[in-house]
Amino acid sequence: MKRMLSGIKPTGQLHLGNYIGALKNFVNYQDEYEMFAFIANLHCITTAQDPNELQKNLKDCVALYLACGLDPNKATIFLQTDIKAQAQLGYIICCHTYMGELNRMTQFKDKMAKNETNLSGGLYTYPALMAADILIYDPDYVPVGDDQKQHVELTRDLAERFNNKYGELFKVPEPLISKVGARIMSLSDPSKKMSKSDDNDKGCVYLLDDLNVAKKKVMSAVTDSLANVKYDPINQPGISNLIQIYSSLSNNMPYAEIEKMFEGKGYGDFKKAVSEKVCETLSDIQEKYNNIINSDILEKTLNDGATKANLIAEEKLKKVQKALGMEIL
Ligand code: AQP
Repeated sequence: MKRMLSGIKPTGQLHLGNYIGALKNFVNYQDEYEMFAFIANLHCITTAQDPNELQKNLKDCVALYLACGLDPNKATIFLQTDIKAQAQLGYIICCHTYMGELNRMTQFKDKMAKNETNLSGGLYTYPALMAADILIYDPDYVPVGDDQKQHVELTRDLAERFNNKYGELFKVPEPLISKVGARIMSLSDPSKKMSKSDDNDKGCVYLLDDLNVAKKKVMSAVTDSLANVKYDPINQPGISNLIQIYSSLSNNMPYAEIEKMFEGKGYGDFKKAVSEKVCETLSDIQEKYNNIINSDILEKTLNDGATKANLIAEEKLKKVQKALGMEIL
């Protein structure tokens, strides 16, 4: 069975973009692949977090993994900080990552371009830690949204660099980007991706949003004046984003079929249909979440996941340290 690994950083409440671009795919893949899904609680402190909020977001994130359908009997679900070897390998990989490579990473570059102050060293070096998160488990595939492709490409370069210098240490993983929903955009500004850290939460449907709030967000999504339900991301980015969401929540219904269904109908009708799909999805997730959040399944899931992940990670770290001459034999 081929192995797959991915993670989400709980910098806020998980949203529809995380669900469509990542979680929904993890769930589909868990039958076909040996799935490793972690909660990136080291990556989330690269930007300032309120400790109480972070703790709530972490717990919600694990509960949402399960509520969205990840099955702890199939997937290995764990917390990044429970696997100390990941951070240790992260440091080793960071020492092999060029500053030029880190300078090119868009997340850091974007923040620099906006003249944001007090950017942390962690934010600058996190792509090296992300490479370690991945390479330590030798996955074949890394399913990510469009925005994370650059990081997987850096991970591949780093794996090859290590393999060339020290002998075969890492499998070179492939990014797996889904055709539908790889980049869900903000409902209030379809030029920006839907993001946890967006200041304007009208553009972001959170998985735990009250259904009336979620409906209102979809009904007020920014569209255009062309009055034509058509997938045309250049000229109709808002409507195209809603088509993407509708398609993804309807078993990837082809865009042409959606266009046909809503031919001659107004945007109000289309938005209502999208909001119904969104609310159906959220309602199902929230019902499961409510049953899980206060049960002991969260602790058991993380303990079991950490035990399994640690075995693999520690063995790999040892192999790397030995190859680099860092251990006294
Ligand atoms: N809008 C999106 N559309 C499709 N996929 C998305 N993902 C995130 N946003 C979208 C995918 O979700 C996975 C987990 O991402 P993450 O939370 O670890 O990091 P992120 O991409 O930085 O997410 P956010 O919401 O934008 O967080 P902040 O605001 O903190 O930076 C990844 O596979 C990602 O591609």
